[in-house]
Amino acid sequence: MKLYDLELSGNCYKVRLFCALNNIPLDIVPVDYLAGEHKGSEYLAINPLGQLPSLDDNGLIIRDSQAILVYLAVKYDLINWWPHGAIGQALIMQWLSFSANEIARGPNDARLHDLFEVPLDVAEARDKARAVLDVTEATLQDSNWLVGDKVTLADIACFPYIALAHQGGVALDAYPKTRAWCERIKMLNGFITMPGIE
Ligand SMILES: N[C@@H](CCC(=O)N[C@@H](CS)C(=O)NCC(=O)O)C(=O)O
Repeated sequence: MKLYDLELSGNCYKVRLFCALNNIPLDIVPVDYLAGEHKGSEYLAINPLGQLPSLDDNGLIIRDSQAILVYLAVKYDLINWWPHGAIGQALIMQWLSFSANEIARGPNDARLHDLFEVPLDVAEARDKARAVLDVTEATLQDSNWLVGDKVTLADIACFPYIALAHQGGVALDAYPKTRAWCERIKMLNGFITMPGIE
């Protein structure tokens, strides 16, 4: 399986992390983002959105990190991460959408501004990042994980840009439960890191 990848991308990292935690082998294909390779015709033929990551499983192309996580969990029957039942899947799906929407427009955007000089309203992105952290902090008050009592795809999808929030000027100091959750993820067997995550 090939992963079209960017080392500094939290979206790519969540796929690398999930595969590392589950011993799923990946052929990493680095895409030169700064040179605009992701907007070139060769990559657009793989992913017409020109976004990373994309997974190529023997010619089957899956785009979007959340979709890739679900695909891999189902392919390898990793029911602890993505259970069979409607309720469990719906509860996790809420967080996958949260990752693709609120987290993307909050801590992810603030980091894009600070690290990659993407022109956007960084004050608004930081406000949204704090709103994201309010939600995780409340959820983690009496729970170690975002859904149920075990780590699931919900945690892997949300972890990268929360752990990287400091790179967008948003500190986790006021969010002790969220910080403890980050530490819990870092303790998982097989955990790998990326630049910006200590
Ligand atoms: N929803 C997608 C978002 C992917 C995404 O925005 N990737 C960034 C890199 S982290 C990208 O390729 N941006 C280029 C663009 O949107 O043009 C996912 O979760 O994979």
